[in-house]
Amino acid sequence: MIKFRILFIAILFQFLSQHCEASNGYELWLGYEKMNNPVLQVKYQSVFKNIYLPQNSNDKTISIVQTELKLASKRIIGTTPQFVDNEKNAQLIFKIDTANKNIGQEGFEIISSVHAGQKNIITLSAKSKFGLLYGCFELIRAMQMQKDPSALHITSTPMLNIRMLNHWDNINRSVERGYAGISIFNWHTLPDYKDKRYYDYARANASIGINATVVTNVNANALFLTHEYLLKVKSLAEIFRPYGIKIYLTARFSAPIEIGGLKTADPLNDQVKNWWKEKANEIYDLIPDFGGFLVKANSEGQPGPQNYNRSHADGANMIAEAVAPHNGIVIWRAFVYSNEQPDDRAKQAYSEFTPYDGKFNKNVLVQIKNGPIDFQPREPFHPLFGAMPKTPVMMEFQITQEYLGQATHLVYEGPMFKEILESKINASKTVMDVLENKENALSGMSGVANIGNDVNWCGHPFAQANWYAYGRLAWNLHLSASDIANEWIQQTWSQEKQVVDTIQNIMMSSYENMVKYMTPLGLHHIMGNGHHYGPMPWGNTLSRADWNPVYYHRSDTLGIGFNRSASGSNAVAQYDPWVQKQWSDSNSCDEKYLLWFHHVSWNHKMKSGNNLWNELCYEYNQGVSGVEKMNQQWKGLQSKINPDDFEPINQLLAIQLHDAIWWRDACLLYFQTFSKQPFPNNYPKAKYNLKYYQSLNFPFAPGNGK
Ligand code: BDP
Repeated sequence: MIKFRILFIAILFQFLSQHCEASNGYELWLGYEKMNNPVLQVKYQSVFKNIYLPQNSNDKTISIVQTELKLASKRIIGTTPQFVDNEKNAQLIFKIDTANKNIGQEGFEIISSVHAGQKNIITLSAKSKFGLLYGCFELIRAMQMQKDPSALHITSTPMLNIRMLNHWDNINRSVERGYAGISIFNWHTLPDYKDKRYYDYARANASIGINATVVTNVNANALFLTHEYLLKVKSLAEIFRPYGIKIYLTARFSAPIEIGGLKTADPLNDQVKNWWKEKANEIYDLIPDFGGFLVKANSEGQPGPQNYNRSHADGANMIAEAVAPHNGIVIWRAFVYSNEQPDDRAKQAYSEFTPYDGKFNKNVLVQIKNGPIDFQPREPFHPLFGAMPKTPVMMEFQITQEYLGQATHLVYEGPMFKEILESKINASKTVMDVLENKENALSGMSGVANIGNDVNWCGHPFAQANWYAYGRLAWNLHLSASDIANEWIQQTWSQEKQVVDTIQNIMMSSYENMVKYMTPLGLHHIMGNGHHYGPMPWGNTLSRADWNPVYYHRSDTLGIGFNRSASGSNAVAQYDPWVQKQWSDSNSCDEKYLLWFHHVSWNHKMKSGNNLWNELCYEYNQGVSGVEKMNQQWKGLQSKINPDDFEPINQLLAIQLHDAIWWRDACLLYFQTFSKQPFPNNYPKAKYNLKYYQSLNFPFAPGNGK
């Protein structure tokens, strides 16, 4: 009997050791798994034997570097390094070198050299302590990516200065468009309770180079600017500072009225100007490195300068003047549209902002969403990129998957970010070039965070990859989506080739699959009203025309699509003529944007030879097949992944497949009422009729509350 037991335990042990260890996801990509390459392990052990750090025992950033090196060494290569006070005795040397011409202020250089006695020495130099911190994480990443320490030569400087997360978090901890629990920022227990999570959040951000965070919703609450709340913000700022992260707040334009007791918030009124100046002084007294304000004004009902017949420039400059003496900045959002204007919503930001190019103060950046509507599965790049050459502009991506299946669907956003960044705004420049803004110190990218207090931070275990990819790209716009996926997988899941390749494959196909089962061929904004989950192309009940799906797809018996060509809204004219040429003719337009720019007949001939209706059916079905494949690929990893990690994703992928079929069937049954054409031969038959899909209702869908 005992023998059997021992045998059983031995088999169980063997079985468990074949799986990666279970993780609840809290450690993100920083779990630092043991290295499984004995040769490299020995090499790294010798490098991590004696480490020299700049001698300033009180500096918090240097002590973070030290803690990180200890942890990585212990977990990855199983040794504990000595920290020595003479660089001559060290094999790993961190040093500040302000004269290093190869790097910028936040950059670092890692150089490996072989010294007498065949000793491998690694020198990591930076101009600032934050450069050392970023370099430290890069070195640890190199270990996990199994790079040979004797061949390391990495020179790296971030391409953008402001690499920012935007939290749409409210004072009551609800998160607008958040799908991973409630806000991590607990305003009730701040400033005194310093949750460990704040430190872990800062550490994760630093590991990917994020250096700025806006902790409050763009639909702003003026209470955050009261002294009581500023003390809470100060407490967070102190935690984030050693990690190189500056804190920003959203500014409610009407705050002078709401909390200042003034009768107006008119940006040209002296009392108002003075109120903002005093508020800025108060903030900087508490938080000397406060980053500045992010402002959503005159958009979706938010107050702004236009309430007083003033311009965006008047509003932005007034606040910019208040923070300028403290080196603060104002980030003014270009996401504006108003129902009163009968014109195409896609055109409004461009029309409102281009007249003010060159009229903003020097410390103002205009933040532009990636596309002209609103974080749709696929949009062409926003026409404002390149259209305001005298104004520093910033990219706004949405990491949280408001329109992308939320935290239920596995969608890796790397390819989407890259598609936009690499888009050409004219014959010679890309969106990336515009962002990089070499002539000006102000450049940046912001990502609407997908972070909440779920144990694994992001809801879907794969949504962490979107936070990771966003940060890595904000640092280096040239990284490829597949390389970033590869890094993330190796740090999060496994280093075993079959696992890495399969997961990478799933991730890399996921974006295109999602576009196909939701909004193929340039369709957009046809998701459920309000909560934006699931299909509702028939939606037509909201008070504003441009909140309703029918506004966007414009299906009728003649065809489908929004005519934004010269014969329609002519939104295409907002692009450079070089770009216009590619999109303005429905016969030559890139088909991924066809229905974005054109209303075409159901019989329109596509490049494949199909008519549009059949092509639409084909695309939707391809999206479904893609998700079927993702399911199969994941199931193929069952023996390699710990059941506790395997099963949740298995279940989520099953929901994703169900939803992809739902999207396909609901949309096509609805569009068929206009096309009046049969489904192609052998096409899968919908399980339910259109009425059924139209009856579905989701009053408690997440992320929609205030
Ligand atoms: C939309 C969201 C809304 C945000 C708005 C914004 O649905 O909740 O407030 O964007 O960016 O995507 O201001």
